[in-house]
Amino acid sequence: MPGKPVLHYFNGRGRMEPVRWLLAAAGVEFEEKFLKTRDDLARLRNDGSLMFQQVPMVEIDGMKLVQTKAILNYIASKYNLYGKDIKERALIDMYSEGVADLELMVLYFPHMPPGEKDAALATIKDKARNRYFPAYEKVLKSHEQDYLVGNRLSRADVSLVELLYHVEELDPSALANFPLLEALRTRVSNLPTVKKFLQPGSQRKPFDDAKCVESTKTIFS
Ligand SMILES: N[C@@H](CCC(=O)N[C@@H](CS)C(=O)NCC(=O)O)C(=O)O
Repeated sequence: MPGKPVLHYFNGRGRMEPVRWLLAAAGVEFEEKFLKTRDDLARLRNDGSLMFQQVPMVEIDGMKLVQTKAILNYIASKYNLYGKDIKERALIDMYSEGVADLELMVLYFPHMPPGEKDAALATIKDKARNRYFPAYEKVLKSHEQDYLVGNRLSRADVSLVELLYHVEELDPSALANFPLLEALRTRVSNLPTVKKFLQPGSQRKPFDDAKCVESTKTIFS
């Protein structure tokens, strides 16, 4: 039996958090090896583990996968979170990419220079409330189903729900006018695997704090 996937990244959300969410939603246990120093990153680079010298990297099924999207696509395919045909897959990709665009802004937010934070926060709030959330609310309204695509859980739902939680941390009333998004979040959060991940003590990471931001500077600069 293959071992658990091993996630190589720093001990923070960054680009790995969507991978953690997806594995957790799929009910897959995983291990994490945290980079703490520049030497930790150099070791992975020097032993040829990082195709583009970058993390995230996930050891899974005998592969060392890099590129976040490739990692997510593999997990989604393996655990049937990627639709039943190419049309569903196209929608799942489209919805997931929209989420990723906003999620990247949110995940980078704590790492931004203090002087740029106010403007970044205003952009996040505006894009969440006026561009992305209305678009997903409209999808859910259009078919009145429980999930975004094909009436069953896909990676698009998982990443959207992750995004909803993260945006709300920055903008507590962001979801006020989006009842179907709120209902989706409740539904997904009540799935046993996700419920477990949302409990304190899980491998879900908190908002990257000042210590985490400093540590990434040490590792990557
Ligand atoms: N397209 C890549 C980008 C990965 C990336 O930028 N990783 C950063 C850490 S979050 C990194 O390794 N930076 C060091 C470098 O680029 O040399 C992905 O999505 O995985």
